[in-house]
Amino acid sequence: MRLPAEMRRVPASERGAFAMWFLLSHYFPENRLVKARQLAVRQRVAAHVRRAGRGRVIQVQRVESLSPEQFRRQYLFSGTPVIISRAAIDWPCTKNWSFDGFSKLYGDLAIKLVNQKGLCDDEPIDGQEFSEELPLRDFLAQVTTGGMKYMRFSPLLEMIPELLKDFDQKYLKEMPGPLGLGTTFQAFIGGAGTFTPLHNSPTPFFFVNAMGVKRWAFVPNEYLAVLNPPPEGRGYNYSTADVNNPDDPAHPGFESVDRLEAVLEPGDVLYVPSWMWHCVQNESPTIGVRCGFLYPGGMLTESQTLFLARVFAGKNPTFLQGILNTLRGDLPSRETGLLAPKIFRW
Ligand SMILES: O=C(O)CCC(=O)C(=O)O
Repeated sequence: MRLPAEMRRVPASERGAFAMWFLLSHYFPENRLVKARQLAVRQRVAAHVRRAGRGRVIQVQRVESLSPEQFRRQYLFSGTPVIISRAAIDWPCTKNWSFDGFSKLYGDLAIKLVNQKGLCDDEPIDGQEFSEELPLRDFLAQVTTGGMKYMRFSPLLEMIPELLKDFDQKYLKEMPGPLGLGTTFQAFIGGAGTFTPLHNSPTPFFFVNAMGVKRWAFVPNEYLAVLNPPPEGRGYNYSTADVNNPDDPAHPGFESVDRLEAVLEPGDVLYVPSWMWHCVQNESPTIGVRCGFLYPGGMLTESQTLFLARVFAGKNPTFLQGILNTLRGDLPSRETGLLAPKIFRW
């Protein structure tokens, strides 16, 4: 991402030093020297960002309309998030979807709640990709009565393909144009107060907010040393830094990083670039869909450190296995929606 002028910088030498120790930590996670050097860089970066005082919250740009050419030039190529205001206000997903409607039409469907480390706010159960399986009707009933179960990264649209026509597929295809390969759909449904912690992934996406209000926070990779993700080689990264507890001593300097914020209303479409760190709070009961696509350019340029870690130290799945999973269309692991969401077009 091209950092907005008002956001504080981290010296390139410190970013480079952190990248080196971070990459090495994937191979030598317990090595004392690696740990000590990585910590020393983190402390220098924390001292540096603290010099400018507490972090600022800068609003993501909101535009009324955006042509595909403008989108690519101003946001896709520079890896900058943007809200396209009410772009989906007339799409059937925004006009017609409701908890009642979903309950009546699809209430018997068994849905699974994703339970991946770093992506849910309760302690994941070891070795399980999802915490629970329950009928959609029961899940939605708890959403509307203040329950805190949250359906994240769900393959709901793969299970109910007729819902795909409630999106303007042409829009989703034309915005990235030939540079964006495929589209994946993952649904998020949760009540007020539900939360997805700080994470990122190699693929960019449009988030279509069909219902409710969502507050997003974004932290650029400029501050990777402060976020200090664990070197676990996953297909996504997570950080235990918490925007609601920025003074946590586990992430020195986090209270002093600048971040971006986007508050989504029904019908808004948000663009989130490759590797952009984000966490999300639902301010009211919400339904939203992550419409992801492959954009190799962004994967390479938005964080070379995370790209290299993914290619050379990825496990579970490895980089190659991840690509093969993506190319296959019949994976049972797609049940979780997270590891290999189905690609709907090329
Ligand atoms: O809406 C949410 O809670 C999280 C969305 C998200 O993190 C994603 O689509 O990657």
